[in-house]
Amino acid sequence: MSEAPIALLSVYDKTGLLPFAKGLKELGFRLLGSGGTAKQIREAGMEIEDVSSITKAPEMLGGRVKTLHPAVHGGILSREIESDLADLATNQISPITLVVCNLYPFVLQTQKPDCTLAGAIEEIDIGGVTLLRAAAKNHARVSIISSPSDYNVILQEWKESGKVSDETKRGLAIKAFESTKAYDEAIADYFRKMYSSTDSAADSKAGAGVAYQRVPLRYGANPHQKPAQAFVEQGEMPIKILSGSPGYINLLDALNSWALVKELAAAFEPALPAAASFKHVSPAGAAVAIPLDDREKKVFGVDDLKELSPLASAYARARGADRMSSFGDFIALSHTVDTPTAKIISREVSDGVIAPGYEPEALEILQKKKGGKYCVLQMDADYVPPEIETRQVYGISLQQKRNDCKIDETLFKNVVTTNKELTKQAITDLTVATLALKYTQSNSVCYALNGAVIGLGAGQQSRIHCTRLAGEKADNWWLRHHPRVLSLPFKKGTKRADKANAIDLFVTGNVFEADPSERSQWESLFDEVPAPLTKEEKEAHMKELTGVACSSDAFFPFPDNVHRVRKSGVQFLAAPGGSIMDAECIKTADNYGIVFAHTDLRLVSL
Ligand code: 93A
Repeated sequence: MSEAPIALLSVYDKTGLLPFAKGLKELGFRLLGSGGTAKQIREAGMEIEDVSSITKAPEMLGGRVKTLHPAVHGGILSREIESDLADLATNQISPITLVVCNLYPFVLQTQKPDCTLAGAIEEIDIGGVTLLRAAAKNHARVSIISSPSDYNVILQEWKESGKVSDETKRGLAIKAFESTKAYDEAIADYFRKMYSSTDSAADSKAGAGVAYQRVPLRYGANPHQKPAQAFVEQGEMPIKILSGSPGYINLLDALNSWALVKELAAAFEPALPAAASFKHVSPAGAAVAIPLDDREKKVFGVDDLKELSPLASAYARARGADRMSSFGDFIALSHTVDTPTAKIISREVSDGVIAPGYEPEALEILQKKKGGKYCVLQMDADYVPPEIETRQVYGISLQQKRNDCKIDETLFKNVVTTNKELTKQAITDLTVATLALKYTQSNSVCYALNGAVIGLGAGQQSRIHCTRLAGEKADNWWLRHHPRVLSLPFKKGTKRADKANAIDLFVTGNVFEADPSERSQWESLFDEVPAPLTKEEKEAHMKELTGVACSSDAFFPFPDNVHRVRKSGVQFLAAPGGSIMDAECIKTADNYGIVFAHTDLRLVSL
């Protein structure tokens, strides 16, 4: 066994190598190097042994095997324990103190325009990764230096204390593990792209029994953001593409809306079919299966359909929350899609649907939509996402535990107002509203009635703006139930989306203050031009909106929110406590006889 500490050097990037080797020599290290590394040091006039001098085996297979040998890895991995030391002695292996290694430039190679598959494969470093991992594993004894930027620190520490501190060794080990992780990610990414087609539907079906882990996406959030893909790092991709080709926003909506309906259905005993209509990563509507009365069928545009299954009722309600926002939605359904639900979807403008399964006739209807381009996704209902989620912003990885809190009736037990009468229906509505918030960009406030969202404010920086926005939506939703709206004399053949837009202009009154050209275009949709809804008509109708539930994703900072929700018929309120104005908010709720539950659960979602 050699007296001098041994440093093993094997680097592709030879930046700073010579001064570092010189420094190590001066500190009394015995140097060992792989082919090119040893050559460069030797040519600079320094003494260094080839790795083959300890392995007694030449580099082989054109360099594919250089350092992969027990003499190397025994020397790196041995601990200072009796049995390891005995093994070293028996096999005449010397312990290695310092490993200096950086890897073949796989990424650089694959970025070259003329890079071939064979060329990329040759740049997959095996021995170097093994050196890094072995030395990092044994960092209690060994220092693993994977970056030239650390050379000086190591020389300095050794000069001062004759060793590398434990703290430095730990930091070096993390760095080495991170570099092998990134390296393997790049390799997996390369092969994912290389070995899968660009046709996402074909991709998810292909694989000869091997589960595909990647869905190529048309582009990212915008058409100029290419390339784009979705993949899982572990296990199987839980989504199957049955038709169409999803984009980046489609998948964001699909995954978030699926999570919402899965949890929504399971929040009730027995489970209730649930539906969501998503746009840009927030729900436009969400609902559970509560049968529709005749007026609701008319308001939600399904009065001409003979049969409405529970799932169809849930989607009719979800879509009916805000028909304008739902234009071009991504739909999530908690249960196997049946024909009545597929029939509703088939005539709405929509981008895609995700569900755990499709009845054959329903699938046939959906696959015909948009000339076969409608995106139909099948979700593995048993899929459980990892507990920790990571995203990157501006190159920095942010990690957190997934928001896996359960939302059910137990959340609303702490009623803080004098009136404590939470009805069963109110609990259902608060559950729907609160679960919708869990998947809405914050700040968010949601009003719900009859098991459905009726007004949702998303992404506002101020809570009262959010409460107002959601309240205005709830008001408009209710005005769409006005008898004069239900009998608007639309010309025959007016499209569903045009009707939705025209009704919105009518109930908000915007069209009566609009530019004459917009107004005449609006008027052209009717057989007879409707007179505006008067202030009195609106007020009388709004008085009939009662029993509404409202939930907020964080506390109310001021009682203005409570005053506002009351104007939209809110009788039941849920929000976390914790504001210095809590007492004021409760007092305001008491003045109105509102039942207010403090949830102790903040649901900010970003
Ligand atoms: O082809 S390898 O995977 N086989 C090996 O056994 C091996 N050992 C070290 N590549 C291997 N290396 C890598 O060689 C190192 O990671 C380093 O990047 C490079 C240094 O080679 P050279 O010293 O010949 O310039």
